[in-house]
Amino acid sequence: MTTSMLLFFQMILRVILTVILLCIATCHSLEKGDGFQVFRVLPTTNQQLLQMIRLFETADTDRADFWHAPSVVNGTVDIMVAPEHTGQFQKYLEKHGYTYQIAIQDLRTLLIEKEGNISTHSTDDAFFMKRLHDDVGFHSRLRMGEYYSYSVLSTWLQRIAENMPDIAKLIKVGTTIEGREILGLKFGKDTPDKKVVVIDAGIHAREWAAIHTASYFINLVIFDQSSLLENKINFQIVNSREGDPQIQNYLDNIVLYIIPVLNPDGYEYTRTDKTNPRARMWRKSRSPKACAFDGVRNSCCMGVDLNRNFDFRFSEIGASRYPCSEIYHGPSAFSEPESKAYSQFLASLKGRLEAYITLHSYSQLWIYSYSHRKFTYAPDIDETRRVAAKAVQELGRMYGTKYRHGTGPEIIYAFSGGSTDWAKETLKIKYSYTIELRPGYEEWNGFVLDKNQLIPTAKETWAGVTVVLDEVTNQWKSSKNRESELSRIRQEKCSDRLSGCAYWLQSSPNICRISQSTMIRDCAKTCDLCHMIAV
Ligand code: 0X9
Ligand code: ZN
Repeated sequence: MTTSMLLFFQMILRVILTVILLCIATCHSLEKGDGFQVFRVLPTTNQQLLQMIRLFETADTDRADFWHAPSVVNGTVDIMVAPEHTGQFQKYLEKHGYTYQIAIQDLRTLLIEKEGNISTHSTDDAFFMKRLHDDVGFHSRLRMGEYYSYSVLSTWLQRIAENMPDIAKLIKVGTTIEGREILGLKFGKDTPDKKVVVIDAGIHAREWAAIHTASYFINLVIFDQSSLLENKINFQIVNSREGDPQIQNYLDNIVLYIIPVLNPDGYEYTRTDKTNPRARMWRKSRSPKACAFDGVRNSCCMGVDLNRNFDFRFSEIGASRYPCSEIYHGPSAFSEPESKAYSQFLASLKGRLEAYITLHSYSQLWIYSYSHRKFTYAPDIDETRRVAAKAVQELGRMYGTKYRHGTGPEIIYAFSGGSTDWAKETLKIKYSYTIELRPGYEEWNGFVLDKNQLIPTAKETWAGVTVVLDEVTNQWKSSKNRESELSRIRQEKCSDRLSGCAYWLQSSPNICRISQSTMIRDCAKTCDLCHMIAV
């Protein structure tokens, strides 16, 4: 072999090696989730809006993930685009004359910046478990302002129920597709006549602030304000909630359920690689792959948007039949074990369920039914709206956070198949609300809340929620008062009109039952029918 041939081969080898190294580096950084961008697009014509809506309903989440659904001309739409597609997407926008900007240059960097210093307790679960059961007894208060794995949250709920049986009971709503138990707590002594309030969070996996807020509510219900201020770890103090009359009032008068993570499979998936947008920004459940032909190719993807899988106008609007879409509604209503189990749980409370609140993020909205069409309401809309307005006002009083309230299509966008609409229509719940927490709609990084905003978000939301709890509590109390007043009046009015009552009853022991209406009129006292007298 000549020297020049040798040099030539060496050069070729070097080129091949460089290409391989470059490819490894790129693949590795793609795998880590580098280069994800968030585009803010402004559809300025009706045609552009329709095109965006079509894209929203058909887009493959892996390529373009809509953080907001397009709904009106001149309303911004935020779309997270995967690194392999940013160039192509930009060309598409330019070709169709869209006004746009790149709102986040590299989402992974932002995730590291915003959430990198928030403890997410992935490696120290063991430490945490120990802390839950430390030397001085059960320490059930969860430190807030941090995120926890589902296994820590589940253990926490279990320990609360075991150690504080007078206050809380563990409930199992159902089992997820990956076999996790959907757990929650039931607060307050249950009696069949008490009204029920249900609060949930985490139906959408990436909405961590909602899960944090529901966990904060649990902490609040278990501990009174003074013990929250205490730094002491003392069994008596930590596990008592004496002294908070407001919460005591709720527990005495209503039954409150809190289910902090409705979609634990999805939530755990978002935690698998917390700075990789591909994982952290996952929204759906983790149901097995389903496929559909989208006109160009057959695409197969995992997961169902559980908030499109409820049996309320299933698949009609703002939902997709493509499994790779962010808003894939699933093969049929309640096809998913999570939504099916949850609907059965809610249905089991029918007649007693006065309020149902589901926590989402983000946009700072207090939403009520119905979501599928503008100006479409349940008959009790005035009351629903009155309480929502009051809640938003109360929430804002704490830190000045501005919330809007209204039905979905009037203030954000239309969709069907959601939990609150199903609950409102099927279970006739008086107060059925979706709350979209901080930050506001216009924020660029809505799912990635600053650490210092987590506790204030939860606190102000609680202030809003107490308006609903107060309504339910007060209405129940006044109906109780009315009832006891009526029974007092009935007792007072109760007498026998005729003198032979005792004799008739003795000679015919069933007479009170057989001739009930006559006996109410003539022998109410003797027959013990005072409670049946109309007042
Ligand atoms: O789209 C949803 O399922 C919810 N929004 S989220 O950004 N958290 O995904 C609820 C939307 C609220 N209701 C209506 N838009 N009608
Ligand atoms: Zn959501």
